[in-house]
Amino acid sequence: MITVWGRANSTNVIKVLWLCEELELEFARRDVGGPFGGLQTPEFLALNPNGSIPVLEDDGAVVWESHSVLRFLAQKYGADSLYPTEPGARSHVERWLDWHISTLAPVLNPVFVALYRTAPEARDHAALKTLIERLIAVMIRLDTHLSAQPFIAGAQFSIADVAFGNSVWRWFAFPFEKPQLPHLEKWQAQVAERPGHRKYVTQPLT
Ligand SMILES: N[C@@H](CCC(=O)N[C@@H](CS)C(=O)NCC(=O)O)C(=O)O
Repeated sequence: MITVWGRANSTNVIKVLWLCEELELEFARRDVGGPFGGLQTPEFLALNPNGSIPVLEDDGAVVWESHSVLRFLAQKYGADSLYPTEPGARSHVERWLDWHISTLAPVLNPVFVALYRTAPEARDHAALKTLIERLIAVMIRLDTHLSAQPFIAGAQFSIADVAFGNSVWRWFAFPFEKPQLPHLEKWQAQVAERPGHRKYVTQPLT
């Protein structure tokens, strides 16, 4: 039995839910985090000492860190194309999973928090402007990358695309002026056709 711990509007939980749909896995989901709380209980901290979501439980295995969960599920249940075993092809998936965590999330998440989790009167507009400029520079880099190939890690849809789905969705939903990023738009239009994207990613930002 698979259990996914985490509220369904968390960007990191959404990755896991979408992959479960890709893999046609049955699972139970436990609402914790955000308004549901529950991340600092002894029960939850025993699963993930970081007190963060998502956490996956599967037949005695406990996995946290969203991209580790993606790798685990893809290795256990996935088709080779979602997480290639050939080292060269796999390295493309790995570097973009890492790039998301190291480069994109640190510039995208603060913009999201400033716009959706901070009262307008409490916003630091100068800081937000700088954050948006940094985010735009990173998104332009991603768009340039996608000018050469249809998917994040190459010619095939993979768990790297799953990792980026909600971040790119948020980017296009953000209410500020953005540069045209045609390759990223094309990528989003392609992945948005997938049932897991429709079911879990396509939701208003809250
Ligand atoms: N790098 C971690 C980040 C985990 C994280 O920060 N999760 C957020 C939700 S997206 C969280 O636990 N927030 C606290 C809450 O929801 O109350 C991962 O990718 O899983």
